[in-house]
Amino acid sequence: MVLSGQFKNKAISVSLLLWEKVSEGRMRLCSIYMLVIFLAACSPEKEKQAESEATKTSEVKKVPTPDFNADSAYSLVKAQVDFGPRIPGTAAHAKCADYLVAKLKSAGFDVIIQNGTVQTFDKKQFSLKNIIASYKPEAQSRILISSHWDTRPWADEDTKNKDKTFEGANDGASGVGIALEIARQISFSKPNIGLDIILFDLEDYGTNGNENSWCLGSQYWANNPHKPNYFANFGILLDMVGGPNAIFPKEKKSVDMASFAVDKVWKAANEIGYGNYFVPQTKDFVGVDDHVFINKGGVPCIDLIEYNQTSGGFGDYHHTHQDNMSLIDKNTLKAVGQTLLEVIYSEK
Ligand code: AHN
Ligand code: ZN
Repeated sequence: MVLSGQFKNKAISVSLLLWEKVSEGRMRLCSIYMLVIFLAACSPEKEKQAESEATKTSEVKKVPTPDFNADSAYSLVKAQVDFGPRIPGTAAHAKCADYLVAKLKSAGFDVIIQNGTVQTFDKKQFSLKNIIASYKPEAQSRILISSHWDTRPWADEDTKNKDKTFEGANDGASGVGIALEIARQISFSKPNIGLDIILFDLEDYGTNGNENSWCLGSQYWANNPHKPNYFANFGILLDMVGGPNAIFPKEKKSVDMASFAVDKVWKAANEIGYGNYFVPQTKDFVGVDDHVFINKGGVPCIDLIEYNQTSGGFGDYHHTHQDNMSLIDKNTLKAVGQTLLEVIYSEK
């Protein structure tokens, strides 16, 4: 008969105790007690119960990180672009919202649309739709992944056709595509922690020199949280995450506001071989982005955003007609998506 250490000790101390009683002359009764206690200590049910107690009190088992499918992510980016530019107030915008909600629901997430009315810098009113999807809404430990799903109405950084629309394949759709592919992977392989995906509306209807004219969706959310006392361990904002040979330095505001999350994400990327994308330099090149308001809403959040080393700012395609599907590179989608999955499946 093999006894686990814990039960051996218990059995010995019980035996000693009973021995005293035996010496008091109540031998028969004690012998029965001893037999019962020994049998109980040795029973396989007891051992199993002890093992499961141990797993409950220590760590839950790590679920292996699934493979991020870059082909799937690419089609999820293209599906958005195929609706046409997702400009607030247009049919493409409304249809794309329905599509995003359906995709997140089909991955088993609880989805709500946060509706609100906002006014833009040019005094137009829009009904915004922040799309908020939750996996394991009851879990205390959770991560927030976020991106904006609207398209800027003008290619005003281009040299020609500045007042015309553009596809917004990288600026908007790339981050959303990665988030949707993460949701799809979670539907197959369930991580231990909770996850929220927030797709913000009306990020890109801003004007230079007026920081509060940008990010109207995340500003609305910061002032009207979708749940009272909502909190996540940290957030990761995805902005322009699909360009070829993209470089993601540690964005300065992210380092200032949530350095622990920057460290975690850059460490994960380097561990799985994406150190050529996630470079160690800190760069101060983002005036404002949704992460600023997510932080104001109480969640420490970082911005994963492409940096152009030549210009020292955003990519040349930014707010131009070059921001179309031909810019989207599956290798970059993979580097970002796989890094995020690694972070999500390693979080406790
Ligand atoms: C500014 O241009 C100040 N912020 C831009 C944030 C942004 C726009 N990201 C994508 N489009
Ligand atoms: Zn933009």
